[in-house]
This record gives sequence, C-alpha cells and structure tokens, in this order.
Amino acid sequence: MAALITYDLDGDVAVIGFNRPEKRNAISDAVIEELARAVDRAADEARAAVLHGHGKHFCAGLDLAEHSERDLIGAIRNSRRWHQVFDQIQRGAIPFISALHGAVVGGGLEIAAATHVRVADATTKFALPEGQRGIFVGGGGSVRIARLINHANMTDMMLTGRVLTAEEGHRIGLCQYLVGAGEALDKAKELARRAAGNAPLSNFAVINALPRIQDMGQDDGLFVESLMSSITTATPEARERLRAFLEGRAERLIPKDPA
Ligand code: 1HE
Repeated sequence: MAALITYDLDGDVAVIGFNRPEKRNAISDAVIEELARAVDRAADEARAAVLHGHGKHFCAGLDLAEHSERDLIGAIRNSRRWHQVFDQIQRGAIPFISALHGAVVGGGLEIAAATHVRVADATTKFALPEGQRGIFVGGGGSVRIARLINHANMTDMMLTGRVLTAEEGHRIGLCQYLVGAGEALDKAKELARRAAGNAPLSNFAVINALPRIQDMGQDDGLFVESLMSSITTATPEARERLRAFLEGRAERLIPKDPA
C-alpha cells in the first residue's frame, strides 16, 4: 500500500506530503501516526521542513468516515493525539513551512496554523465547516487559528460556513505569502532553505519562545526575551556569525551600492 505520508530529504529540508489524494488528504488515525513519525524524523535529520498535499487539495481535514464511528472517549483521545502531533510541529526543533493549495479546511487549516509560515497559491480555499458537520474544532484551531485571525473572523467562518479565497485569507492573516497557482511548493522550499541557513538555536528560540511570550504579561515576556537573547548570544555559532558580518564575510541584507 502506498505511504499515506511521503517523506523526502532535500539537502537540509525535509519535504513531507499528505498522500491520500483519493480522499482529498483527509486525516485518519493512520495518517496522524505516519505524520508523527515523519515529524520526528525531520527533527532528527533536517534543519527545516515543508508540509504540502499531493493531488488537487492540501487537506480536507478530519476523516469524517472514521470520526462518525467514534464514541465520546474515542473522540477525546483523537483530539488529544492531534494536539500532541501538531504541538511537535509548532513547538518542536525546526521550522515548518506549509505549501497550501485547493481545500485547506477544518483540520487541514488547523495543521496549517501549527506551521510557522504559510504559503498559499491562488487556488486555495479556507473554511471551517465544523458547524455544518455538527462538531467543533479539535486540532488546536480554537487556540491557533483564533490567534492568527482573531476571534471575530474565526467565529464568522464557523457560524456561517464562509469559504475564503486565497486573497481573503491572506488579507486577514491566514497566510503570509500568496503566490500563483501551482507555485506554493517551490516557494515554501525556497523559504525553508532560507530558514535552514539560520543558527538552529535561533530558530528554536523563534518557534518555542515567541508563542509562549505572546501568552505572557509584558514583564515576564521581556524577562524571558532577555534570557533567550543572552543564551543565543553566548554560543560559539553566534560569535562566529557576528564576526563573519564584521569581517565582511556575511551576505548583506541589501546588496552594497557599487558606486
Ligand atoms: C472525505 C473527506 C473527509 C473528502 N473525510 N472523506 N472536512 C470537511 O467537511 C470537508 C469535506 N470535504 C469536502 O468538502 C470536499 O471533499 C472537498 C471540497 C475537500 C473536495 O471536493 P471534491 O469534489 O474534490 O471531492 P469529493 O468528491 O467531495 O471527495 C472525494 C472523496 O473524498 C469522496 O470519497 P468517495 O469514496 O466517494 O470517492 C469523499 O467522501 C472523500 N472525502 N473529504 C472523509 N474530510 C479534529 S477536529 C477537525 C474537524 C474537521 O476537520 S471538520 C471538517 C471536515
């Protein structure tokens, strides 16, 4: 049987793909477990990762066929397992860039919200049809999506079943990049390669400290920022990178004017 999740290592970048196109990449229990293994493997051997979907859609969310058979405790365990795996993405060791196209709905949008940078192509449609299905978000959406686009926008999507175009999603903050049809994967790989070039500890601080600091009051947030900043500064890698800049060996953010 074909793998439900594809995994390739492209230099320093792990490329992880939902591979159940005949079911629009709906997330079953087997998909979640394969995804968990891919995320673990990426943390061990890559410096950044890309998440994408094979076929015409990124992901149609929860596998509704499987879910319709679950009892109460089964539904809780399923949601908590999604939380664990998505947390490994959001607050793990390496940055994740998602390449979005077609349907990015329900749990598909929840996992996209757990990635750090989202690139959507022009075919992308965002929706949260949980209300129409008689359920509620269970993959961390009430926390992550609400923080990305605020409660009012998420409430609207959930109450009215509104389907947002790529441009509408971009405008309210569902993705940071908007590209032409079919271009999301290449753009996501390019961004992942750039992130992979950073110091691993800086990336770790960005993905682990930033979301926690957002949850803190100003005083605690500033204190944690000072600790994180001093820990990264004191590493040999930071010293070498700072010296490289001062000695003119580092790439300039803006190329020098030849004149
Ligand atoms: C599925 C699923 C699924 C498709 N679970 N089987 N998610 C949803 O409510 C979205 C439901 N899906 C759709 O609205 C549409 O399928 C799409 C817009 C994504 C794609 O449309 P289309 O015309 O390309 O495909 P299709 O013909 O609707 O579906 C093709 C097959 O995939 C079909 O199965 P088949 O055996 O009849 O060929 C569909 O039944 C199957 N399929 N989506 C199971 N989601 C932890 S809380 C998270 C809560 C949620 O994620 S709720 C949102 C669930």
